Amino acid sequence: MTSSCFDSPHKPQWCPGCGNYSILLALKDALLQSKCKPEETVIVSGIGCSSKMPHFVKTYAFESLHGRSLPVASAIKLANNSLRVIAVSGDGDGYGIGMGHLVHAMRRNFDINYIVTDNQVYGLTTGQTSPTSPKGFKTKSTPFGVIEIPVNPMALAIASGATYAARGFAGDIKHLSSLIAGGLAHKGFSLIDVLQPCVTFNQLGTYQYYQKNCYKLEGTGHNPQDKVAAFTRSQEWGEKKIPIGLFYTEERPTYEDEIPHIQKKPLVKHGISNVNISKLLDELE
Ligand SMILES: Cc1ncc(C[n+]2csc(CCOP(=O)(O)OP(=O)(O)O)c2C)c(N)n1
Ligand SMILES: [Mg+2]
Repeated sequence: MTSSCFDSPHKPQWCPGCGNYSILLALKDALLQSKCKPEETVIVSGIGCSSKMPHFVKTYAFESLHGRSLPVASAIKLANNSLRVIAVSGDGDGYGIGMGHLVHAMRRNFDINYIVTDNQVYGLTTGQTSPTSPKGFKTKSTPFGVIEIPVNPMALAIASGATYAARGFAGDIKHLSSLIAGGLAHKGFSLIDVLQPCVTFNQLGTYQYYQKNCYKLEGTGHNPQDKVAAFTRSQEWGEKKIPIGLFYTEERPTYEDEIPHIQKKPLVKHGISNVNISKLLDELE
């Protein structure tokens, strides 16, 4: 079997050179490595260039609203906890409009794998500032440069209770797919933030910039079970100082584990599908 068994009939139309192509390859490779079955997997997204991802993978799919991939993914997990649920968002989707959902999903520890394709910009809407745009970055919406400091996804994940926090780079597909596969093997919420060059709207976070400045945590002696060390690494950024790899992981019961009714079988198998809700719908009209 090869990762092409996850090919859908649709072909992406991202800009030539977009980091999303590598992220898509890494995701399919991780699905293959993790022996995921298309019929037992669902990929949910929000809105953005990156949120087109579910169209191109042969699994169940749900392209939701901007910033709402996680509420939909959480609901799917609660309705059928036998499914493997993956969510994909852009940095605007996940760390901007969807930020509140992210913090709560992390502290609840749903067994969801969340991939954020972090190009530091709103790509689909043609290049406005996003929550991860670096200070000083000139964009359409900040022609004199961004004046705030960016969101730090790894620090946020560690502080909010994510049980798997990793950062990958779209220019290193093998390493990225191993991080995604690690998230799939992990029981609990995994955030995989992916440094993703946007070749059209981001002239700072380029392939060359990340190639020059990223280093891998593996082989440095970093212990991903050490929360304080993970937080310290999350503060690093800059020349030759951008860590990629697994920052932090811990074992903790998932939100679903705490719900007695779904321990023996998923909610969808409880035989309540024939309940007539027309009266309730009438009341809501
Ligand atoms: C409620 C709502 N607000 C705003 C938009 C417009 N909008 C669509 S995508 C997007 C941002 C996309 O940026 P990001 O999430 O970083 O994804 P990218 O395109 O960079 O992959 C915005 C603001 C929308 N579709 N819905
Ligand atoms: Mg973006």
